[in-house]
Amino acid sequence: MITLKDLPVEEYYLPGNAACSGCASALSTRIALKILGPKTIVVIPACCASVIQGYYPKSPSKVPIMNTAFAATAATASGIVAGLEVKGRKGITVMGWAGDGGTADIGIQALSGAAERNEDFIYICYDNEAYMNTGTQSSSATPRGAKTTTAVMGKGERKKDVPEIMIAHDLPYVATACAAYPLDFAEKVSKAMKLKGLKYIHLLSPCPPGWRFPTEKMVEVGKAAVMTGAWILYEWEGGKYTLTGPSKGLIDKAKRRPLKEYLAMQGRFSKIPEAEVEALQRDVDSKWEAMKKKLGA
Ligand SMILES: Cc1ncc(C[n+]2csc(CCOP(=O)(O)OP(=O)(O)O)c2C)c(N)n1
Ligand code: SF4
Ligand SMILES: [Mg+2]
Repeated sequence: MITLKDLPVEEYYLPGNAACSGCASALSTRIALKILGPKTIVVIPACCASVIQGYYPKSPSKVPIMNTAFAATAATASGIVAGLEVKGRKGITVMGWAGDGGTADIGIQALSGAAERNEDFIYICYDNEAYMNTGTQSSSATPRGAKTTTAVMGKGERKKDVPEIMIAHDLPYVATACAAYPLDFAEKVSKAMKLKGLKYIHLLSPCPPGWRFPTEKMVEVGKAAVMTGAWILYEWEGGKYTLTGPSKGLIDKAKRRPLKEYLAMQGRFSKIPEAEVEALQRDVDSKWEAMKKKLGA
């Protein structure tokens, strides 16, 4: 198990970058690169992360980054892996780092193709649950009830379950994570790094301006997502699901905090009708019932 002391002191993603204060994506990139180290090539499509590291001629990244088109993360990563193989370059990890829009929506075709071919790279979707870089439009990963600039009364549709879609591709490794639990995330990145083939990690990334909460509350909001059961931390490997971190203790509904506590922390759920809060709570409960069956619990 990775502890704080195990995290390398060396930084590969420097401060003073263009991220908003309290940005979960920037913090998590820093953690992922600490684990992956200098022999890493990152692929980033159009998204907040491309802005954070892309202010030419400077960059916070000490490792090479290939900025690519919005839809093309998995295709570009596949090409880099093939190029490294042709050149006989070994021991280099390729990591795709894409937003939810670039993963659940426009990038899903390239990702599904790369998954079918079981390409040898790590794909991390940092999920801030909307198109933040362009002004908080809804994506298919935006949860039901959240207000965005394209759903001013709150989104009507449910969140697309991308980790389950990736599990259906029978990959070597699929996991969920949350930026508020960096060591749990680090553990998963470390595990993914040692496996061959396509490894997929779906990272919930609270976003202060997009979710409308104060910047210093990022970790608190992320923890509330997990402790209310709205976001389940798990791994899937060899057909088997395993809960990780605090989610291990939340199978029993009585142990989970009420969802309304999580919703109340965020302006995107403001003035949400009571009946809708109850419907969202039922969504969470049924997701846990489904998880119980998957766990055989
Ligand atoms: C083909 C194409 N359509 C639209 C855009 C404009 N665009 C750039 S970033 C972005 C939103 C990205 O959302 P997401 O992937 O969730 O990342 P986030 O900005 O939330 O970090 C959009 C729509 C683009 N660059 N290319
Ligand atoms: S809008 Fe959100 S995801 Fe984008 S840089 Fe700011 S905090 Fe990070
Ligand atoms: Mg997004």
